[in-house]
Parts: sequence; structure tokens; C-alpha cells
Amino acid sequence: MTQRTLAIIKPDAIGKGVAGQIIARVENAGFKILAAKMIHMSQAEAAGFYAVHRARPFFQSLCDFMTQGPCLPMVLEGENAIQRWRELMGATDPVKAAAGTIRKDFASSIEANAVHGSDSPETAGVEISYFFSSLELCPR
Ligand code: IDP
Ligand code: MG
Repeated sequence: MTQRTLAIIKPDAIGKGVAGQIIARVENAGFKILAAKMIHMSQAEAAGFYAVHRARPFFQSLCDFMTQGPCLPMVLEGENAIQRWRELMGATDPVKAAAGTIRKDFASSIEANAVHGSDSPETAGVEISYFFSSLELCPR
């Protein structure tokens, strides 16, 4: 089933200068990049995006991290895209991430972990429309 997912290259990865290497992995895995833009989120924008985590002890630190510099949200399309992108990312904690995954190779910590990926079709729909209007999704 062709799906869309919301990926973000997070501020730590942009700051390290590895966005290009991450995008190359996206392309090499066969995803279509339907939309992408560089943004610098405000606290309110980061808090809105991560609202599901607002009761977690790491929530404020996560919002500070996501607003420390620009990030690069992208809409990826492909067969089984939601699960395949999460497999390419690797586990949330880079210590636990499998060899060859993006987080294993580029994440610094469980918080500064280089990339985001939607975790279900429902979440993907909400997250894509958080960053992109329908006009910004290039028809293919
Ligand atoms: P995911 O990004 O792998 O889906 P989530 O549990 O949805 O992981 O957490 C969202 C983000 O919150 C993570 O990617 C990471 O940046 C941050 N995070 C998750 N767990 C922790 C933690 O225990 N300490 C600090 N930050 C965390
Ligand atoms: Mg998540």
C-alpha cells in the first residue's frame, strides 16, 4: 500500500551538517520526497507538534531541543512508507538502534536523535498537515 509519512531532519542533524547524507539515505531507500522545507520552530510550534508527549518529564527539554535551530520536515511517499521510514531511522535511543540505521550513525542521544517519523497512518495525516498544506504536496 502506498503511504505518506512525515519525516523531520532534526536540529542536531542540521547543525552537524549531515542533512545531505540523511536525504541520500531517503532517496537510496526509494522514497519519493513530495515536499520539504527548512523551518525554525517556535516553542509553541514545537509544543503543538509534540502535544502527545506534554505530560512526559522530557517534554520541555524536547521542545528546547527542537527549537535550538532549524529543522527540515519532509513528506515521504512509498510502499509501506510509515513502517519502512521508522526502520530506516532506527530505535529512539541510538544506543539501542540497529547497525546501519540513521539514528545509529547520526544521533547523539535519546533526545538529539537526528530524525522524526510518524508512527501510524492517523499520526502521519495529522503531522503532514501540521507542516504542509495540500498545495505544497507536489502531485506525482
Ligand atoms: P520516536 O521519535 O522514536 O517516535 P517518541 O517516544 O515518540 O520517539 O519520542 C519523541 C521524541 O522525544 C524522541 O524522538 C526524542 O527526541 C524525545 N525523547 C523520547 N524519549 C526521551 C527520553 O527518555 N529522554 C529525552 N528525550 C526523549
Ligand atoms: Mg514518536
